[in-house]
Amino acid sequence: MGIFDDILSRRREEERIKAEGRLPPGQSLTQKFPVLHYGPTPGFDEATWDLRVFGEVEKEMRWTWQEFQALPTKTLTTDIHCVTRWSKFDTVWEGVPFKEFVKLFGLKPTAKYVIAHCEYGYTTNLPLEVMMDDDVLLAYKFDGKYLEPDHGFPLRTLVPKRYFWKSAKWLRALEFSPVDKPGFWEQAGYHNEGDPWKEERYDRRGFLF
Ligand SMILES: Nc1nc2c(c(=O)[nH]1)N[C@H]1C(S)=C(S)[C@@H](COP(=O)(O)O)O[C@H]1N2
Ligand SMILES: [Mo]
Repeated sequence: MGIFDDILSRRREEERIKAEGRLPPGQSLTQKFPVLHYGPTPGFDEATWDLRVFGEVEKEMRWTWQEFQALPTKTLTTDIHCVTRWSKFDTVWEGVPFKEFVKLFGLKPTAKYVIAHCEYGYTTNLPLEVMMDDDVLLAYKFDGKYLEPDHGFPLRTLVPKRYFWKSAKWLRALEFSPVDKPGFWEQAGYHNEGDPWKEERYDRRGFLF
C-alpha cells in the first residue's frame, strides 16, 4: 500500500470510530449540507414577514423580523439526521430556544401538539413534549451566518432528535393544538414520530411510498 492508501484508510478508520454510537441505524455520514424540500424556495420580504403563534396559547402574538431578532438566542452544536439516510455531525446553529420562547405568551394546559406552519403551506407536527427539549431552536444562523435561502432563511425550527423533515424551513407560525395534525410528509406516508434511533422512517404505505 502506498502512502496515500495509508492516509485514506486511516481517515476511514477515524470516521468509523467517530461514528460509533453517534450514527443512527441505516445512516451514512456526509460532509456536505444537502438541500431537500418540496417546491420552490420562497423569497423574503422584511416588510411583510411575521412569525405568529396561535391556538392553545394564553396570548396570541406576532413578531416582525426585527422584533424576533431582538430575542435572546443560544448557540449549539449538534448532529442532524435526514430520512434519506445522510447524517451530518457537529453542525452549529444559533436561534431562540423553543422552551424559552413559549414563556413569552404562555401555554394553556390543553396545548399538546405543535404544528409548524411554513411558506407555501408546508406543515410538520410534533408533540409539545418533544419540542420542549433543551436542544430545540427557532434557528436563524448556521455556522455563524444567516441561513442560506435554501436552508430556510429567515427562520426554521431545529429539532435534532428527530429526522430532519421535522425541522421546518421558512417558518411563519406555530400552532399549539389539543389534537395531533399530521403534516405534509406525515400525510404522505412518513412516520408520525420520526425518531432516527428507532428508524421511524415511513409508516403507512402512502401513495408516495
Ligand atoms: N418548509 C419546508 N421545510 C422543510 C421541507 C420542506 O419541503 N418545506 N423539507 C424537509 C426535509 S424533507 C428535510 S430533509 C429538511 C432539509 O433541510 P436542508 O435543506 O436544510 O438540508 O428540511 C425539511 N424542512
Ligand atoms: Mo427529508
